[in-house]
Amino acid sequence: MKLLVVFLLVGSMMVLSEGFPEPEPGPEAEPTEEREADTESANEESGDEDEHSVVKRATRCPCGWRRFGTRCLIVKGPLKWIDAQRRCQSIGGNLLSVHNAQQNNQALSLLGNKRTWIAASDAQEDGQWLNVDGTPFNYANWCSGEPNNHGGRESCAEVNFSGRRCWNDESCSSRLYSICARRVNS
Ligand SMILES: [Ca+2]
Ligand SMILES: [Ca+2]
Repeated sequence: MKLLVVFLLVGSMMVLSEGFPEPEPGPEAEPTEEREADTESANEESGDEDEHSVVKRATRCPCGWRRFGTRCLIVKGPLKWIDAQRRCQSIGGNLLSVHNAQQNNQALSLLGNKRTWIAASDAQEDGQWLNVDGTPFNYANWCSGEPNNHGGRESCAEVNFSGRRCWNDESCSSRLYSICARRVNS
């Protein structure tokens, strides 16, 4: 019996001296967060919105925003263009950049008859339009005769101008409604 006890003691000491077995992977190694598929019309839009869109951890927009594809849109009250952009940034977005007719129509569906700022500006150089969110300026729906840079000082783009609901370049200090956009769940 004593022999058995000694054997067990020696055996357990050997185990201890060999160190502990390799630890199991920590709980952080295996993210178990459920990733919902972004099924609803996520691929409607063309490839101009590829950056970051692979991260689709959920499919919801914040309260008050309307979802169109991978973007959430919200309309805000009248401000100068620069203040409108700052407000959009303060709520996690930018002024809406419009890249095709479908996106233009989506925006118009929210606007009623409100004249509304979007992301486009040629403030750096007249006639050289850029989107303030950094996306390419690759679509426009200018009204006939626009952009006319009226008075030599129109550097910001509005949608929903005139009864034809087309685009106009306007003085950036005019106080128009604005439409902000952000990524779904970004
Ligand atoms: Ca201009
Ligand atoms: Ca104009």
